[in-house]
Amino acid sequence: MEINKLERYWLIAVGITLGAFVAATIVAVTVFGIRLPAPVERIDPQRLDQTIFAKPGVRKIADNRYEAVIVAKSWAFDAGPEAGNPAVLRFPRGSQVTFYVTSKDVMHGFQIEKHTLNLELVPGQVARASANFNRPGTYHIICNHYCGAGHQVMYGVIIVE
Ligand SMILES: [Cu+2]
Repeated sequence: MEINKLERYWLIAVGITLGAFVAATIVAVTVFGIRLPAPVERIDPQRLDQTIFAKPGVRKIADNRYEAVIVAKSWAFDAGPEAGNPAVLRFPRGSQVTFYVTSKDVMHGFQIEKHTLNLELVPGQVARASANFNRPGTYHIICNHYCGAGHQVMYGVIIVE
């Protein structure tokens, strides 16, 4: 079968592009350790008071290991009364933090600035992901999913000391 010269070039270009995408995915998984967050469990967003989200907050579970339970709602990240509003979470340098996050109302985003952690918060689903904070600094938690009139004021702060 004869393939037109231009058509062959396009096939090669598409093949190279696809190969680059596959290579980028493999590098992301193996070199940078990027994982797609999977839903941990399903819960009733109307009954968060009967789940771990009844008392949002940060708990120390071991040396340099923390658990942060956070409820996203229009338009704040609720990490408990100690964290305040907007929530400010403080961790010592070198901490590994496992986030458990869900949404109480509509879809929200949970992206940590300068990190690879980026969760989509769907009401009724628990999102879990861990992040290491090795460099001191201030990292904003950003809602990157348009969620209504107060979307632009929906944020939190992580301070690594
Ligand atoms: Cu939002």
